[in-house]
Amino acid sequence: MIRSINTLLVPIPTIREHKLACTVMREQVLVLVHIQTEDGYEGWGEATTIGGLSYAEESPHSIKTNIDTYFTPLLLKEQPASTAKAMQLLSLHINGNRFAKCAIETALLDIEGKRLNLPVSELIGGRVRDRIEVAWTLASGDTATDISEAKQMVEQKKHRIFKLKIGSNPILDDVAHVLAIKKALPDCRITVDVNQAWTELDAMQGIGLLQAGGVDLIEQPISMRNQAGLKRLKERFDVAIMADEIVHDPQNAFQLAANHCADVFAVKINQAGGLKAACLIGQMAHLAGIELYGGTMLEGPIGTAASAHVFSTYPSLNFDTELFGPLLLTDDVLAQPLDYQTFGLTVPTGAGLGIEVDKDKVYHYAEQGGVILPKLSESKKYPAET
Ligand code: MUC
Ligand code: MG
Repeated sequence: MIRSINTLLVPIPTIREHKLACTVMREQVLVLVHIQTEDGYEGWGEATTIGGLSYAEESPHSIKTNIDTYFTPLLLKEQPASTAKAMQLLSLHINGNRFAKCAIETALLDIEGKRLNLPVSELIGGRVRDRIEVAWTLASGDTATDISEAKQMVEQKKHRIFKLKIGSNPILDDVAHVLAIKKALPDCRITVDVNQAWTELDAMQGIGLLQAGGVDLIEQPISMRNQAGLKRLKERFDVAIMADEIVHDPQNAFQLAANHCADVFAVKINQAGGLKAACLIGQMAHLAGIELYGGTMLEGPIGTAASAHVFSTYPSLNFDTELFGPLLLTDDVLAQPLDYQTFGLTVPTGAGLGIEVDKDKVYHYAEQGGVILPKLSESKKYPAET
């Protein structure tokens, strides 16, 4: 039985400004969900957005409000007996709100894994890999800063795949920026994410130049509303075209896969509406011959661990992942940070998500964000901590 569901807004500053075509981030607001059961289990989930409402149609505040107002009363009243039943209940009664659904499912799977003494990856299909390679996103807004940041990452064996955020400058300036970085890092995989900023005509010019310069992957060059245009670009160019914002839920991923609108899908657990939905998208893409890339909504460590469990189950992950979210933050909310080493991340092996949340840290940042909530340990419904 579910005893309580608490949500917290936890803002953590980023290590530098992170510039995308749609926003500039100076902090990331983690929406943390903490669920406790009557028999003493607790689970954590997380949802994040990028720049409030600039990236998608949910914001940290809408996620928290909708969970508190609609999800929690429904789950407490109906007391679904399993995560699968809880998600079925939510899909019957709550439209949309995929990010909120993802946070709830993550916390429930964390509990289910702890109860069964199994990692979440084993509950959602079974892992086929224990380590995943992690790309880093260069988005300082300055070419020289990006090059020195990347060189440092390579030297420290942290990352050797780099994604560049472009789309906010004139096309030729952006192309010059990318090609300067490609030239400075000839042995690294260089990809670009336009975050929908180009028109289809812009894209024809930009992708042509980037392809000629040896760029390896072009992510969401045009509006997510222009599905036919994405397919035209995919067919026109040899360089791999990746669908990101346009990949929503399994239903829409099915249409995209059936129509072969992209060479690669970036899958994000929040965008998908949860972990099992993200697994389903991965399986569908694989069956349709579309390559997979493990995407991030710049989640903190809880959402990143959940994503790693999902991507560990993918039959193939040829374009690797970008699960670097926790490394972009100035602080962690785990007792033991995730294990990033030699260009990759080890998928946690413990029960549930396989992580331990540092509640003091969570409350420290939640309070700095002006959120007044009872401390979990003081909450009336919280069982005495041992
Ligand atoms: C996106 O569009 O891929 C991923 C990395 C990053 O810097 O932003 C995200 C969102
Ligand atoms: Mg993207």
